[in-house]
Amino acid sequence: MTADPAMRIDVVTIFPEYLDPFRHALLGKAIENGILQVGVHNLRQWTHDVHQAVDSTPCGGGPGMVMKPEVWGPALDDVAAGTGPAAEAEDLESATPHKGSNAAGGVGNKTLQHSGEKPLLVVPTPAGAPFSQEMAQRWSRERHVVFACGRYEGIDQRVVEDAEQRYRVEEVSIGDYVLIGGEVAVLVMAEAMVRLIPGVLGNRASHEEDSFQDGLLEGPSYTRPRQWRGLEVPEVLFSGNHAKIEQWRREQSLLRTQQRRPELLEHVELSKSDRQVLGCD
Ligand code: 6GU
Repeated sequence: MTADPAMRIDVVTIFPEYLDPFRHALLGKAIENGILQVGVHNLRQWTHDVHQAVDSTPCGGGPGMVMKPEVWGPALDDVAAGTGPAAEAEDLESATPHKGSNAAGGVGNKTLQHSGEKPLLVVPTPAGAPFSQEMAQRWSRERHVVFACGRYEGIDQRVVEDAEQRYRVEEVSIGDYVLIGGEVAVLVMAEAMVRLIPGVLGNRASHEEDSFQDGLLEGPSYTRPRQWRGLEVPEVLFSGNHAKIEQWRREQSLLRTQQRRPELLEHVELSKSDRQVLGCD
C-alpha cells in the first residue's frame, strides 16, 4: 500500500493517446512520486451501439455535431463514483517508472468517495470563463479533478446542467482562439495546476516570483558567461547589492508589463517609486 496522493485527475476523452504527455516531465514525476494519480478514460466505453457513436446532429440545424447526453451522462456518473468502466481503468504510469510508487497500477479512485466533498468537473470550451493563474492556484488544492473533453461543436448543455448533482462544475477557456477539442487545453490547465501542488516543484519559493503571481510579468533572466556574442549581462546583477538588484528587477517587471500587457497594471498596487519608473506621476 502507498499513501494517498494529494490529487487525483480523471480525463474523459475520445482521444486517450492525446493525454500521453501526462506521463512525462513534471507531471510524470508527480505521478512517480505518488503525489498525483491520473486516470484517462475512453468515452466510447459508454456507448451503446455497434458504431460507438458519441455525437449527433444539432437540434435546430446548423453545421457540425454535438456530443450525446446518453453517453456523457453515465460516463461522468461512473468517473465520480469510481464505478463501471471507470473502476477498471489502469492509472497512468510515469514514462520513467523506477521507484515503484505506482507500480501496483490500477488502484482507481475508490478511496475518494468517502471524502464528502463533490469533485470538481472542468469542461474545456472556447465559450468558458478565462483560465487564470488564480484558478490554477485554487484548483491545486482540490482532491479530485475531472476533465470532460468535448470535440466537434461541444457537448449537449444538459450534460453540464445535470452534472451539478455530483460535481462542482466550471466551463473554462484557455484563450480567445478555437481548438479542435479540449485535450490540449486539459494538458495546459493540468500543468499550470499540478506544478503548484506542494512538493511537485523542487524549489518551494520558485513560484512566488512567477509571472502573474504578483500581477506583473517577469523581467528578463541571465546566466554566465558575463559577455556572450558581444552582449553583456546587466552590470547591477554583479553588484552584490541585493536591495539594488530587487529594485532593478521590479523596474524591469513594471516596464515589460507596461509595454506588453498595459491592462494588467490597472489591477496592481503601485508604489510612488513604481509610478516614477512608469513615468506616470
Ligand atoms: Cl478550453 N477548448 C477548445 N476546444 N477550444 C478552446 C479552448 C478550450 N480554449 C480556447 N479554445
